[in-house]
Amino acid sequence: MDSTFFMCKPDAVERGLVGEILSRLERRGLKLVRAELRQLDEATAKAHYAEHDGKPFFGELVSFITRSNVLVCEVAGPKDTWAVVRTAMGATDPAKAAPGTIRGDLAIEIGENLVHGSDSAEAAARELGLFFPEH
Ligand code: IDP
Ligand code: MG
Repeated sequence: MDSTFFMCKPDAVERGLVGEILSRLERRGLKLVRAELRQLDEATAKAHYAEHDGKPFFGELVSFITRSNVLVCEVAGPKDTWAVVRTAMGATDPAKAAPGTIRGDLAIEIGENLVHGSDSAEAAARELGLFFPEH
C-alpha cells in the first residue's frame, strides 16, 4: 500500500463534515491508517506551510489552520495515493472546484477550503514525518 498525508481543516471539523469527507475517501477504496484530532501550534503550522512563507495570505493561513482542531490522517491506497486524494479534493479555490469533488460540493471560499492533501510523493513522505514522527 502507498500512503499519503491528509487533513480535515478546522472548518471541516467545525461544520461537522469530517464523516462526510472521510466517507468519500473510504467509498473510493482508500483506507484510513491513522487519524487524530489535534489543535496545531504555530510552529507546526508554519513548518507544514513553509513553501507559502512570504505570500500575502500566509498569516491568514496560519491563523486559520491553528484556530481549532484539525483531523490529521494517514490514508493508503494501491498506488499514487497522493494524486487520487488530490483529485477527490478538487481545486484549491472551491469556487472553481468541479462538482463531485470535496471542495466543489462542500465549500466556496479559498480561505475555508476544508481539506489538505500532499501534492507529491515527496511531500507525502515529508508531511507524514512531520505529523506522525513516531511512525
Ligand atoms: P492546496 O491546499 O490545494 O495544496 P496551496 O496552493 O498549497 O493549495 O495553498 C495552501 C492553502 O493556503 C490552501 O489550501 C488555502 O487554505 C490557502 N490559500 C491558498 N491561496 C490562498 C489565497 O489566495 N487566500 C487565502 N488562502 C489561500
Ligand atoms: Mg498545497
